[in-house]
Amino acid sequence: ELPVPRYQVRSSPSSWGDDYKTCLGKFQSPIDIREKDVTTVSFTQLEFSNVNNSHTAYMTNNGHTVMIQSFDPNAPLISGGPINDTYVFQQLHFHWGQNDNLGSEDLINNHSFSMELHAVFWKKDYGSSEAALKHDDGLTVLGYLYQATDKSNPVFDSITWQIPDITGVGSNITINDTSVLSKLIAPDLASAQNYFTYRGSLTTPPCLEIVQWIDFVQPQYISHEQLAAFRIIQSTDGTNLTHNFRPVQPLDGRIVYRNNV
Ligand code: GRE
Ligand code: ZN
Repeated sequence: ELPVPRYQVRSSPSSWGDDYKTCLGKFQSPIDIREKDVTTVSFTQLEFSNVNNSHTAYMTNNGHTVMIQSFDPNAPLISGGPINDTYVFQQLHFHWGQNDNLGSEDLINNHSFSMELHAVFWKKDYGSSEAALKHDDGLTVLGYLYQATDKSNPVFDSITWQIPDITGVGSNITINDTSVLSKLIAPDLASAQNYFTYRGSLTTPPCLEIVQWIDFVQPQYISHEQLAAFRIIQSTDGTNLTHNFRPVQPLDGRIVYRNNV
């Protein structure tokens, strides 16, 4: 299990550094990606495998986000692009805001999107997700930005109607759509090679600086109503989890790359 984030007043992102010195480090996420400052590079093809198999997926309220997991031995895998090895899917989760004008963690040209999906993968050579946390190339996270619109996204049909069943912290359900993982992790292969990539961290304590971020340029969409469903879950302090994004962190000289497509 990865460490869990905290958003209560007593532990807002600005005080995470009191307990977790790594949160004050120089390779923190999220960041503002300024397109005029990115360096274009030709990476090899980013490859997905086991994505289109059917996967039984479970959805949990862990008190900090809505998390979707699969315990399938044939978990989705990624390789290629900016990563040299094979990484194994562990979980995906969402970050959102108090209203539709904010909620994403990474920004593009200082623009916030309404939601961000993080699909977390650990390096297979390290044997387990726990062991991978001890290595600076332990994780790769795919980031998808979502813009709120009037149109509902069918991908969320199997998700949002069941969020009322997981409002309590620790509750979980089985998702009644075995292709939900593939639809969320690889929504559109046509634009899967169009991404920004940079070295960063978990966006929650302990903010470990072990992540190769791959942020897709093409935003996805979600309706206002679908997004509102996420804001009803309870957080660990008993209040509604209305927002759970970390503000942007200094780039501190890091280079953000864009794949040349
Ligand atoms: C998070 O808690 O938000 C998180 C992880 C792992 C990787 C990235 C990330 O748990 O943002
Ligand atoms: Zn996240």
